[in-house]
Amino acid sequence: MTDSLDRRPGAAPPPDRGASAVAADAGTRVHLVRLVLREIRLTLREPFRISSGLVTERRILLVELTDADGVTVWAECVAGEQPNYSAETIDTAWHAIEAWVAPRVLGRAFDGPWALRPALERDFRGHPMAKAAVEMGAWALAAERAAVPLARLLGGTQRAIPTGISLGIQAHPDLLVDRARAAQAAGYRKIKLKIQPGADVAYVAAVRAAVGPGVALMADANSAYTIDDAEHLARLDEFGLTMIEQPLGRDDLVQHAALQRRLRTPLCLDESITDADRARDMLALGSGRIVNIKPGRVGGFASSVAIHDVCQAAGVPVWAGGMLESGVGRAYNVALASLPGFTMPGDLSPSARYWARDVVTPEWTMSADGLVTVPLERPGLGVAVDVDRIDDLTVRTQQLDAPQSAPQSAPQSAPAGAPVPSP
Ligand code: OSB
Ligand code: MG
Repeated sequence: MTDSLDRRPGAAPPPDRGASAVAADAGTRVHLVRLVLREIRLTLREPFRISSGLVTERRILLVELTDADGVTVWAECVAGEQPNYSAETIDTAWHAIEAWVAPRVLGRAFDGPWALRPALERDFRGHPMAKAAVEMGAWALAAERAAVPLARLLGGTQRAIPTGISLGIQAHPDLLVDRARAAQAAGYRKIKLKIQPGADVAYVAAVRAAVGPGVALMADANSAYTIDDAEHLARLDEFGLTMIEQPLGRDDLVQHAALQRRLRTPLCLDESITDADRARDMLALGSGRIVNIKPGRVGGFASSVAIHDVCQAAGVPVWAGGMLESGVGRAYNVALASLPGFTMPGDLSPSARYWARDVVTPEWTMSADGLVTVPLERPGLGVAVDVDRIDDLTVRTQQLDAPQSAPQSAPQSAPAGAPVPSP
């Protein structure tokens, strides 16, 4: 790691955003000296099943970031417990942050939060969710320091975001219909149905019949199908779905393009879009017409904004995905969704849809007409993190310090692989 990285083109704010007075301000310098990792456990109010797995209790990795002036923010790593959505898990992410992310960022002064991505990408493959947790935290820290809402620092323009709900696979279509009706009554602007072979056409048909033609309905397969299922998937065309999300392989673009040619329904890609280059490839190949952006999946905010910009320039709508985040991760998703290209409802359900009690105050809510408000009255995340509650929920902690500021009383907290502070 050398300081010359800071002068590489990618380390500067993108030209179109460099004009943003706030982002270019010296107040957004990032100099992290400490990361504290925490694992908390939060039980979902209802188990959530997707084609590749079931989640009942979330093991959530939270990161508390501290800079050289003692300013702190909280961030969330969205990796799950099992490697069923992507290769990462909470345990691999914990290791990646400790072993490789922390040593690259702690004790180093970055000109701005945009400069973290190149430092985290150089000769460091994969682990996007681990990288994103720290990179996004750096954006929130910069927002705190500049005393602006995170949404503003990112270039957000929308004050309220239309909200969708993602409904897990149920044992019977009737159970899904019950949940879809409740979602419709609650005011959600979009209802997403998780599907898999054996729980698809009949389920979508039942929900469409129940909610009527005016409701924005979509399906998400999480890679449960192959191109051999094209004819079967084409049966979904008759239900007027807004989109079908990620029907095929998690890293596929070519077969999605073939499938898209056979469907009227637009395809939306989630897993397959891991950075702006993949979004460009999607456009070149015609693999989909809509993109779900999850900042964790793509390595953080700089990458998310780049994907947003690529799609916006091409007239391709994007929307904010979710990973069953706590209120901390949700704050980041809501801020990102305020960018102008996010023109479709996001998976940004209110706290009460997931948890008996969230870890932020106020909890995330949705208006009766299905909008989540971007918190613009407060700098940074816009919600207060309930540290007492997090303390109660914490099952594991690790403190990582910049080598020069490591307290000698806690030598076990030095990041693995980093120089050991001299006594
Ligand atoms: O594919 O969008 C997905 C949750 C876990 C893993 C993958 C996905 C999801 C969701 C949840 O759809 C959306 C939410 O957070 O409400
Ligand atoms: Mg998805």
